[in-house]
Amino acid sequence: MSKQPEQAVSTGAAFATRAVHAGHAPDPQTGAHVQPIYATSTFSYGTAERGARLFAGEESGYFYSRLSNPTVRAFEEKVASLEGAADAVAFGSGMGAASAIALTFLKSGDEVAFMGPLYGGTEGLLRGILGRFGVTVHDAADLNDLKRVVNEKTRLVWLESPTNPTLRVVDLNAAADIAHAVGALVVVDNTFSTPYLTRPLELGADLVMHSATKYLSGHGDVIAGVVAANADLSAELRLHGLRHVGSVLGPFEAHLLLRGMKTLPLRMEAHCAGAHALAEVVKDHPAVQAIHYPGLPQHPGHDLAARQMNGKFGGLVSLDLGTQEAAWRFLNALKLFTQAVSLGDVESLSSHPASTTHQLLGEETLARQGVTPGLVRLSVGIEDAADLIGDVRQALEAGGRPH
Ligand code: 4LM
Repeated sequence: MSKQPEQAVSTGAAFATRAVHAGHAPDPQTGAHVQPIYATSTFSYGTAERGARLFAGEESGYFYSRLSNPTVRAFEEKVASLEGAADAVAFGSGMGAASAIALTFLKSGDEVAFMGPLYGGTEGLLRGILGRFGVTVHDAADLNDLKRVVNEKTRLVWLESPTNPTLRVVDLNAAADIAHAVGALVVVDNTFSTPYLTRPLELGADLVMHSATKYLSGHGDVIAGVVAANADLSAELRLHGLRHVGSVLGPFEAHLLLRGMKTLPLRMEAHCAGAHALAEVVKDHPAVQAIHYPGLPQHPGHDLAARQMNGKFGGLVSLDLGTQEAAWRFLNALKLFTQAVSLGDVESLSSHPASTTHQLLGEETLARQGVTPGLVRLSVGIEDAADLIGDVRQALEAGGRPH
């Protein structure tokens, strides 16, 4: 799909410059400074001959918004620029992106390996649906286990880092080497890190996906997904995963994403600083049995995260308060952290993964993956850190006392 207006920014520009400018330039016809919202399902191709050429892929241009739309295209180009990818394909949700990857690149007899936990919906797709189509799925405990389960039938190795919700840091470079040794493609769900912290393609990944609902949008007002990859994989994904499956992003959502992504570096700095400050303060609280934050030196993935996440550690902090009762009392006592699933919003959010986002995995899998009944996930927003720390402190005090 060709970009109509000339690019506003060179690939050599710094990340913050590309976050603002990549994907769109003033509209050549009107001079509109912001990428217009092209609210149109279809595009006139003028002549039958041109229509045939467009459908045959002999000429590039817009002809139907399920395949491409200028507002959506600007979002795709911005993501591709930030991930250092040749191209990107937008989807109607993160799960739309994940299922498009599965439907595009897997066939019966193939195998998939992943290092859990992954987001509960992704594990639901891999464990619950792919088996029905003759795909075998392996859940690897660590890199050694990954090496053990991959074989010549492994087509995809699916990774998240840090993991949702346990914030385990996965060595993407090492995992990619293991996958590539058997000819598998590496999918990295980069939702938690964002390209501001980690660019998985530079570490060997083949496909980088996002729930763009989260940090890319940043404002909790859109559901969206995207996959960045090289030109060939993107073209395959666009043809099969988008055109023939149809989880399409709308132009209004693309507009919100374009607006949100301009401030991605600023927001990520604030999320990381707030989460780090919170983790430092609450780590020694007597009600906290375990804390998962890669920024703390005692976190097993701290050194790796320092290398792999651009010296920052993300905006999520998970606390283990021992029991579901203590976790729920704590959540019910929070005032600033809204109790809601999702993450990466400028507003702080809190959740209990074992009974919400990850519930369908079942007790045995949750226990094995460390998604304990006492675990709470905090998505630290960009509010004043002292206010957030105060809120968590008072909820920890209240959480200690059943009422
Ligand atoms: C949540 N997460 O955790 P859509 N990949 C990751 C995710 O965290 C999510 C998705 C994909 C949560 C939603 C309720 C790492 C979602 C799926 O929700 O389909 O955009 O993304 O709270």
